[in-house]
Amino acid sequence: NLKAIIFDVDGTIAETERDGHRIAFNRAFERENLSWHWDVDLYGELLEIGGGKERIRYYISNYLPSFNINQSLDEFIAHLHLLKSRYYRQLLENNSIPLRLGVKRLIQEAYSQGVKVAIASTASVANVEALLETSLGNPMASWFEVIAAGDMVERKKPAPDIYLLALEKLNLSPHECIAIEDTNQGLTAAVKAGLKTVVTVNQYTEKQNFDEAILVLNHLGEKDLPFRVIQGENYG
Ligand code: XBP
Repeated sequence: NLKAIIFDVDGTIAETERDGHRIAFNRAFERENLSWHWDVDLYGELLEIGGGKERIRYYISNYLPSFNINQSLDEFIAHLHLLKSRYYRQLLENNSIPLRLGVKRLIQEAYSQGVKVAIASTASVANVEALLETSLGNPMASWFEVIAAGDMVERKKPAPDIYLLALEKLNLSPHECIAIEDTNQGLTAAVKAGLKTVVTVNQYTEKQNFDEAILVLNHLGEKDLPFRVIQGENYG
């Protein structure tokens, strides 16, 4: 008997990465007079690393071996990420990123049937809340009983920690919930937390391995645009 649906955010609720986070990172780099530019392909590679701050750190150490600054690297990254988050939220406010197909319907159906909705995201809490508010509006944005995100846990996805935190805050056990994800790292995190997981793939993730998912779909579907099953109907 299903008591809660735990949603991943970026890529699952909305296609925020390519035209949202990526653009905001590039604006922050420009603003800081850095000659860095993350194009669509490079960003696809960098998405292997969850978390905006972690992604910048990874880029510096793997792509810019001779990069040097005369301030602490942690502070530099934190500053750049703060700037990026401001640009991201501006983008959402000026030009909100639409929800993926079926997401709003599913949230409404869950809510009306007393199934709780929650979030487990690697992105920072402020960025998650901004997305929910601009894409869902209120009161729907406030229906999320639990938002587990960003630095609330030490180890980000693919570690299970953020899902374990969401479960703890929901006060539910994994077999009472289901997770919805779009990446292999997210799927691994959810499965390690004991959750059955549905995957909705997107441009960046369609070739990844989703063997551990109970179901892989192209999206969650709408009446006139039904989803396509990509893998399994292993509902268990
Ligand atoms: C997606 C992420 C995030 C975003 C950037 O998380 O990995 O890092 O790309 O957001 P999820 P921040 O799919 O778990 O929602 O800059 O706020 O980290």
